[in-house]
Amino acid sequence: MTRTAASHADEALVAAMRRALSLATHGPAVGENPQVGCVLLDATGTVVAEGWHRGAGTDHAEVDALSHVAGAAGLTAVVTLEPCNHTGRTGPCAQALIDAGVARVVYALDDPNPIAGGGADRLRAAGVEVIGGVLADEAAELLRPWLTSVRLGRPFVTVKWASSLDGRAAAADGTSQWITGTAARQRVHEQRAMHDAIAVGTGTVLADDPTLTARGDGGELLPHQPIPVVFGETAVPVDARLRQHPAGLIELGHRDLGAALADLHERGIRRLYVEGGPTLASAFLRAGLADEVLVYLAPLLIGGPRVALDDLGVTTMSEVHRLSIHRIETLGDDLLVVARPRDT
Ligand code: AOF
Ligand code: ZN
Repeated sequence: MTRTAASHADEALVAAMRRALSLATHGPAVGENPQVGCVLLDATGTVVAEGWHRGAGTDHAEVDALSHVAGAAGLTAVVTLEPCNHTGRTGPCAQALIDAGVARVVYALDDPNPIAGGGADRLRAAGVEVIGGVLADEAAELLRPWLTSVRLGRPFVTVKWASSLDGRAAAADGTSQWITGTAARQRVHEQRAMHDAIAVGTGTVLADDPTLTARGDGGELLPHQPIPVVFGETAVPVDARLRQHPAGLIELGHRDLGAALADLHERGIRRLYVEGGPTLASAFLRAGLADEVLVYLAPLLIGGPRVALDDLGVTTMSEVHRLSIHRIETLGDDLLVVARPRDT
């Protein structure tokens, strides 16, 4: 192939991978399995089939794409994750691609799951050309929560709070409704629906009696309801609204957050949204267990004692928690700041 023809071929593969990444997002962001997309290309680089994974127990993206063609002899499969090599809830995708006669597999990220990995080797051993690492950074960004949960054996933790510009989460009398406007509050509901569970401390349950449901614009329940997890020694009152939550309720007395997260991971929880209040948020941050920090900042000044976080174990500047700003968005009159720990 001439140099120009090769770079055209590369461009077609990158474009196909972008499409596969976009298809991946049609799948659920919650649950135990990653979001994966796949497109099948013919020899001219034309997309002949598309597929994506719809969650644990359903066809993987490659099998979904293959189900839309009569035969795949000579085709290229472009998939966002290395095809799996194991029989879990479904069969191995590497073998399905081999059996269908696929000539080439292009993927973005190696599968870090020790049970499922090794698909690239199996494909190569069967004579299939394999290219890995195409748009790997984009795929890693999409799968960041899942990759974190596989690597660390605990849920990916998002810590969220809303505060005034001067970092206050309530007025001196404890009132906090509403610091942010409707656009920011709507975003919080969307965020809830992208997590498996929502964590709050018993202090928040007793003070606010929250419902912790994920609701749409009109107050209707969104299709996915994350399960509420209450941290603390005090039992949730029998008449608390949380007891009516459609997804049930988990009460955790753990003082050790690491053990609590391992327990939640055991129950299949891969993404945890830590919503309140200052004590619980600070505990996760102090323990280095926050993978993403979402701060909703309202253009208010409140002053006084009700700060958004309490003790982070910082007594001097050399101990401060340094984050990097990943993204900033304007939501109505408010700002959403998305920050991440420096080392991840
Ligand atoms: C793929 N394509 O679309 C997905 C993959 O329990 P199972 O059988 O659904 O297997 C889940 C594991 O398979 C999951 O942890 C991950 O390693 C891989 N997911 N692999 O080839 C897909 N969703
Ligand atoms: Zn698979």
